[in-house]
Amino acid sequence: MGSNLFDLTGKLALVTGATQGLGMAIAEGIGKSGATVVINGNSSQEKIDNAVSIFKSQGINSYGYRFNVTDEKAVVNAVAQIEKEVGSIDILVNNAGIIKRTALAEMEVEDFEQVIKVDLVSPFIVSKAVVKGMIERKAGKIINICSMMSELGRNTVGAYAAAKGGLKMLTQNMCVEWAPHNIQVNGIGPGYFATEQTKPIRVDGHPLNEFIINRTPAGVWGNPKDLQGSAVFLSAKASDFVNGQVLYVDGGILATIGKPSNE
Ligand code: GCO
Repeated sequence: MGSNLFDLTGKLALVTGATQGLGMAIAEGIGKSGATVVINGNSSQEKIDNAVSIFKSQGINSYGYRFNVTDEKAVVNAVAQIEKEVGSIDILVNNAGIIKRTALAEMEVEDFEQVIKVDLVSPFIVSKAVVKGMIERKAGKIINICSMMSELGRNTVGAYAAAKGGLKMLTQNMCVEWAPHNIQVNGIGPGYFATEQTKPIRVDGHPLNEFIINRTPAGVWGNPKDLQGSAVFLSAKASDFVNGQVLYVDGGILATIGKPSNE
C-alpha cells in the first residue's frame, strides 16, 4: 500500500445512494484515490449498473448492490453478501438521503417520518451492520453526509434539518463509542450544490437561486466534485486522529450572516 497519507489503494468503500449526485461524485473521488468502490442504490438496477460501468470506464474497480438502506434485514444481508463476494468494508459513506419541502404546519406525519427514516435512521442501520467487522479488524472509516442544515434551518425543510441535525449528533456519538476500536467517524456538511435534489430551487428566476448565490461568499452553487477532496481525506490515513467532526464544504455560507443584495 502506498505511503501517501491520502492513498486508498487496497481499501474497500461502500457508498450508499451513489448512483447520482453527491454520492456518485464522492464514490468517484474515493475510487480515483485507489479504493474499490461498492455502489448502493435502491431506485433501479439499471441506474446502479450504469454507475458501475462509468466507474469501470475510469479504471475504478467497482461493484453495485441494490438494497433499501431503511430495511435492516436487507442491509444486514447485503453487507454479508458484499463482505463475502467483494471483501471487508474499510470505508462506509452514509450518503443516501431524501428531502421533502413542505411547511411543517402542513406536513403529513408520514412524510416527516419518511425523511427521518431515510436521512437519520438508515445511517444508523447501515453503520450498525458494517461496524461489527470494523471492530473485529480494529480499523474503519465512517463518513456521514450531513448538511449545512445540520446547523441552520430554512422554511419548508424542517424534517430534513431535524434529520441532518440529528445525524451530526449521531456522528459524535458513533465517535464516542467506536473511536476506542480505531474507527474514525466524521461528517461532511455540504452547502448548496448543483444536483437533482436542488434542481427545483436552482432554476433561473427562482427566488432561492439568486438568494443562495448572494448568501454564499464563493458566489456559486457547489459542484459535486468539490466534495471529493474532503471525502478522500476522511477516508484516508491523513484523518486517523480526526473524529466526531463535521467538515463543512459550503463555499463559506456558514461563515456569514449574508450581505445586502446591493453590496
Ligand atoms: C434546500 C436545499 C438544501 C440543500 C442542502 C444544503 O431546499 O434548502 O435542498 O437542503 O440541498 O441540503 O446542505
